[in-house]
Amino acid sequence: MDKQQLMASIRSGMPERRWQHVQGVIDTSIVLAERFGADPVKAELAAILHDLAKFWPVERMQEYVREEGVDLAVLDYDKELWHAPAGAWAAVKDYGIDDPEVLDAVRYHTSGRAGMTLLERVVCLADYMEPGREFPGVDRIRELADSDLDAALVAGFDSTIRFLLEKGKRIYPLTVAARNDLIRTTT
Ligand code: DGI
Ligand code: FE
Ligand code: FE
Ligand code: FE
Repeated sequence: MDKQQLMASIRSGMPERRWQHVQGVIDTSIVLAERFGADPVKAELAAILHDLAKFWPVERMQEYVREEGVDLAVLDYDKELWHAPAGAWAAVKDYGIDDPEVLDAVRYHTSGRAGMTLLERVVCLADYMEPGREFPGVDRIRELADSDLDAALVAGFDSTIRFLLEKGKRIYPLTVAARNDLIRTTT
């Protein structure tokens, strides 16, 4: 399957509005990769794939998370988290993607984790700040991203954690670990 076929297949599995978000993440991932020295080809591929499972029925997401078996604990947290590991496994199983760096960038694009690779940070940040995103604090994230990848990503995780606290939701430990780790490495 070439890139155009992959994009057409993923596009067909989501509403048009979400595909516009994916296109924003693709463009922003390439810009950030070039700015911070990640591989833009891998960044683009991870961005194409990142939300492929976003509109799956929850049962299918759970099935893919279980089948891959990397981290079953995620199923104890918000179902919004599941499309990331489910998408990583679908990339392998349904699309034959075998680049572990690209797969991890998909797998951790929502939660983050301690020790995020440059590629993981680029895709995760692009997901927060692509041009179509609008939420309180997004302009500050974009400003920080001009010069400081990690500080921008911390601001992104902070906004997510704040949102989860306000909603009274559980916080997945990898997100806390990701934030703490990025602060430790920036100070
Ligand atoms: O798929 P997208 O909408 O593009 O964005 P995403 O993959 O970053 O998903 C973010 C959603 O996940 C957001 O609505 C918050 C929700 N979420 C729920 N629990 C957690 C969480 N996000 C993180 N990072 N950590 C959590 O514990
Ligand atoms: Fe996502
Ligand atoms: Fe995200
Ligand atoms: Fe996304």
